[in-house]
Amino acid sequence: MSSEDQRDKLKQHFSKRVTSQARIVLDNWQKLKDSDWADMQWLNDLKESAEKLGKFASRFEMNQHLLVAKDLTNVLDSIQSDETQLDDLKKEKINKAITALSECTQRKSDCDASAAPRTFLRTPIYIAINHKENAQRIIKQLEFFGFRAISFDTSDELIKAAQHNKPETIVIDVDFNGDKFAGIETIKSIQSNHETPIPIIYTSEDDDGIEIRLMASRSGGEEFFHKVVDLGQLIEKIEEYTNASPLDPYKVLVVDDSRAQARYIENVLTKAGMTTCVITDPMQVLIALNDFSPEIVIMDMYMPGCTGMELARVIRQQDKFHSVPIIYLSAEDDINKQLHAMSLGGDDFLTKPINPKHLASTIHNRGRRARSLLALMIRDSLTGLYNHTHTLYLLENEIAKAHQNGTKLTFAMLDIDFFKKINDSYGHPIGDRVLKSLSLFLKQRLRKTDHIGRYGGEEFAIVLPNTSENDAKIILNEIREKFAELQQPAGNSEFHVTFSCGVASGTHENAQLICERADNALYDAKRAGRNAVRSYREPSSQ
Ligand code: GH3
Ligand code: MG
Repeated sequence: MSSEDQRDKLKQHFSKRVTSQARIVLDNWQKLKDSDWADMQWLNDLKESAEKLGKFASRFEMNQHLLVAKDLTNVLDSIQSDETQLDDLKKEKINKAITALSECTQRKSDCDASAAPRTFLRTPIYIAINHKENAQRIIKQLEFFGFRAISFDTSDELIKAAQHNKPETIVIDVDFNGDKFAGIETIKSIQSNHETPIPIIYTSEDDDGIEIRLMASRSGGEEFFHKVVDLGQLIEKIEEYTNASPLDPYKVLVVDDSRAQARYIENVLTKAGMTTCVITDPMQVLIALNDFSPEIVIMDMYMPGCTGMELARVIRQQDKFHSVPIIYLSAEDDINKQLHAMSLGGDDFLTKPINPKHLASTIHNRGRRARSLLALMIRDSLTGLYNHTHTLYLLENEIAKAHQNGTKLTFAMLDIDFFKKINDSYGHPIGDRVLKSLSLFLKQRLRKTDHIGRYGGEEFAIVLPNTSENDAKIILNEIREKFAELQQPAGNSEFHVTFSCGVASGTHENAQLICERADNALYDAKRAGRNAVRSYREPSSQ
């Protein structure tokens, strides 16, 4: 690697620090705004984070960020502790700087290992609970999982806020801020202002009868918790609602020797929100399959050099593409020929000229079905993480990629400390809840490009592409510390859980060797007293 390349790489590496600091600034600004510019603590935090951003940006020569940080620090410096000084003009200046910052910080790829959890500007969750201490407890717990929650004291404030900024969900007491049904009435009024209902989680001190439950359900109530809110369950539900929204786009490979036809299909599918890769030379299909990893393949039946059926056979000969749906596209309307084509490994047949709506919906249905079948094969049912076999497959894949591209790769193994005791003391269902909470925690805090698997009972494995051993240790240590702070609810009491972790990196080794090394490192961490992250090279402390 030339020294210039090396310098570029270093710069790229350090720029991550600047962008993650920028996200902290954006988050603090959001919190200040949520407090209606009234909470001086957030103002202070914003100021401190902007100063730090300035320092990093100047050190790593990121001029755009530096300019914004200077602007922000200047306005914030001019505001002393007296909050009346935060007039509209200053707010406008702050907002302007924030807009500029958010523009130069937008995530181009999701490769930023050191980024804060993906919370930035996520729509908030509103908490309307009479018992203020409980509301704060819920907020704190939600923040651990990367959600932004805001508590309200009165129905009027809640209604106003929901109109201004539609929340992801509302957690509300049925009798919030009034008599028996006051909370439900408030929700009815909020829902009437929105076209699509907000999912509501109701809480109640008593085990209310069918009448209240019906009212709650009719007003958009998805859940009804009575007595103590089980925080674990609550977070699981919220995660469900928030995940329910955008799906990752389906990835479709289009193989057609006619450029015009291929472009037409590409256009229709892109408009329908899918990601496409087009090849017009059928001989490139294997390369495209490996590079693009499509979830569906659409191919023309007759192409120069080979037919779609022959190509499908070659694709099917490889285990890893065995279940990718293949859809033929052709002017062929002879049913016998179509059936023959399908018997050779195709899944569906679309006849040209094809109606765009029909094309998009066929691909969509195929994609959904392929994903759910694949999930059964590769995911663990309790946590939704990848299972053991698939994690190893992903590790092998990433080793090959890292080797080819000259990038770093780290593999980590995590094991919950004294998990048996947790099961023995609180019961198996609570143990399961701990497993789910760790899996959720990892998903929230790692990058989309990392692969998280459940390796065995209470053991997890993570493949971190483009990550050095040292960076992985920093990230995992941060996760370890935060996870240990998390309160694990068990009925009326709470407990804390820690994990130990071993990391190993390398791109010349095979998957098995890296696993063994990470496992060795994990047992070093266990022997050294648990609640620690160790890397393979570190000598055992004993
Ligand atoms: P260490 O700190 O040394 O890792 O101790 P530990 O207690 O965590 O480890 P040990 O291997 O002694 O016990 C693991 C326990 O995990 C035993 C098993 O019953 C429990 N377990 C495994 N899979 C599950 C599961 O899916 N759900 C629950 N609740 N428990 C599980
Ligand atoms: Mg254990």
